Amino acid sequence: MTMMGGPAGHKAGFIPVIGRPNVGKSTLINRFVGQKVTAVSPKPQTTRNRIAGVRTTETHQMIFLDTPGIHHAENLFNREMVRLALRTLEEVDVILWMIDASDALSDEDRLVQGHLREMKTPILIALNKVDLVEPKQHLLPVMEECQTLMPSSEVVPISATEGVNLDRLERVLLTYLPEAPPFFPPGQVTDQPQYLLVAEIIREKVFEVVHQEVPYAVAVQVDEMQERQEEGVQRLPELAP
Ligand SMILES: Nc1nc2c(ncn2[C@@H]2O[C@H](COP(=O)(O)OP(=O)(O)OP(=O)(O)O)[C@@H](O)[C@H]2O)c(=O)[nH]1
Ligand SMILES: [Mg+2]
Repeated sequence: MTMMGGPAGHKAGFIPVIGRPNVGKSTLINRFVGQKVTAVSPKPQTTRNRIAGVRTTETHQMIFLDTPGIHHAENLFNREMVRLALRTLEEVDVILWMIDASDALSDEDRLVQGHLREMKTPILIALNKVDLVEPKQHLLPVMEECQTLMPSSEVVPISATEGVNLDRLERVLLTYLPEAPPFFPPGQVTDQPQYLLVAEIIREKVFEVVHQEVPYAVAVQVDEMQERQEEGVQRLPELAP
């Protein structure tokens, strides 16, 4: 039996991923998508635009919205970035809030909590970078602290880089999504046109190669793109599932 545009029981929805700079939002989204759609770097404030990363399976489609990290914004440009991150939270099914398990809860986390407190949307906390926490029992007080910060939210410890517990995170996220047909055709991994995807990958490489010299803001504009036929040339870097 089929519903309009999608199989019966199919779920789909939008999930903004928020948190302080450098917590691993873009890493997690690339991992879920299975392909690089948004730049990752050890420098805080890497993400500048709202980019959607689409994960499509047989049973559901999750549209993750990457956002600039929420932080204390002193200048106009940064204030605009924070506003962009917060605007994404309107009218979504669930908000995924990432907190760094390897670093004490910061003022920036409390700032995020201040913004979230007023929201009616369900919030799920992903406690990221658990691979850096040793011994593992040190995780417990951090989880409790998160729980105190957001009593009604479930807390899921994960590692985005190591792929730890992401299946559980996906299952919990799924419980919040409504039944709906897919929004994007299978194979479409982002809402960005290809030249912006290319610009994003070049931006990440600039961070990697000249991390000492480059100031925080790196903008890349693609003026010209040529399709080449050789095997592998057009392929975007794939990540392990
Ligand atoms: N050890 C470890 N490092 C991680 C993990 N997740 C992300 N990182 C690293 O943390 C750094 C920041 O990751 P990003 O994904 O760029 O973080 P972000 O939250 O998107 O940062 P902004 O866009 O600046 O807000 C990168 O060097 C990642 O490799 C994790 O689970 N474990
Ligand atoms: Mg980012």
